Amino acid sequence: MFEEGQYFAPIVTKGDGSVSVQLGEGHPGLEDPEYRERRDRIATAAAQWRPGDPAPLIDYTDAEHEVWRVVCADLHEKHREYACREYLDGKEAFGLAEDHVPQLHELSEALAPLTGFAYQPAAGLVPLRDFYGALADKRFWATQYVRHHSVPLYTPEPDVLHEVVGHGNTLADRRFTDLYEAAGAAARRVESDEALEFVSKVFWFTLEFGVVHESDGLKAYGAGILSSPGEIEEFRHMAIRPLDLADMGTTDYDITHYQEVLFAASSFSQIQDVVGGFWDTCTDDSIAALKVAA
Ligand code: NLE
Ligand code: FE2
Repeated sequence: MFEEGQYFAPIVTKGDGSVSVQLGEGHPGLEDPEYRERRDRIATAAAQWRPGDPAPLIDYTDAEHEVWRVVCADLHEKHREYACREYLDGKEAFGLAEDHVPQLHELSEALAPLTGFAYQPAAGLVPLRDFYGALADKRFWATQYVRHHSVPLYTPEPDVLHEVVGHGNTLADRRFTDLYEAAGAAARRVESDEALEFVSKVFWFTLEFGVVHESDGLKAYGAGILSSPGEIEEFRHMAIRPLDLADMGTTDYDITHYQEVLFAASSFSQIQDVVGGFWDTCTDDSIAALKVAA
């Protein structure tokens, strides 16, 4: 996903409707003209997309397909070892190709009978309220570019691998999509920016970076861990706190490296009860009360 407050490269829309992606200092693709041209082309296609259209077809290059293969091959065994059961069920149902970058529009067609979710292309920053609000309509804003080939194991930027391998496998399972939809409804219900920020932090520490205890150890269910072959090997060594709404909603995080603080649920049903229940019912007032308690 691509949301406010997270790492994102700003975009500039030119007079002819084309988009230029402003990669920042230190970005691995900054000195790679070919990569920058790809980023601009893919962002331009998203900027020209209109609601109701299928996501644009991207002519992925051999080099981009190769990055997809490298990451999927690396994650293949790691998911078996470190991903939670519900994610593995979604992955099996979704049946994602591991040998080429899939097109978002095909994935939306595959998700339709499973959960009804569909992808829509993001050129760049999607404001928080739009990003989450769309989830209430089973719409998931997603980027389509591929991370730079020099950093296959981890990128702070949400790329198509994150959107599809991380989120897509969860968008294929109703136990997850109920949570996404509840987060979307919460984002539409709350009025203040403070309450929206709290909702988004709970999202960050759960659907993006959540972990859950299973009988054979701690497993990941957050898309940000599940799309990173590097971070997925490290999350068990981070500071693991118990699932706590007030703590999650008020803890700051740094998006540019592996998450050092993670919140562990005792079971998937605790996530459904506590986090899903929170998003189902939260209001500006109930969130203000949680912040006082934090
Ligand atoms: N760090 C993740 C990855 O490398 O796939 C992306 C996280 C986006 C929030
Ligand atoms: Fe994400």
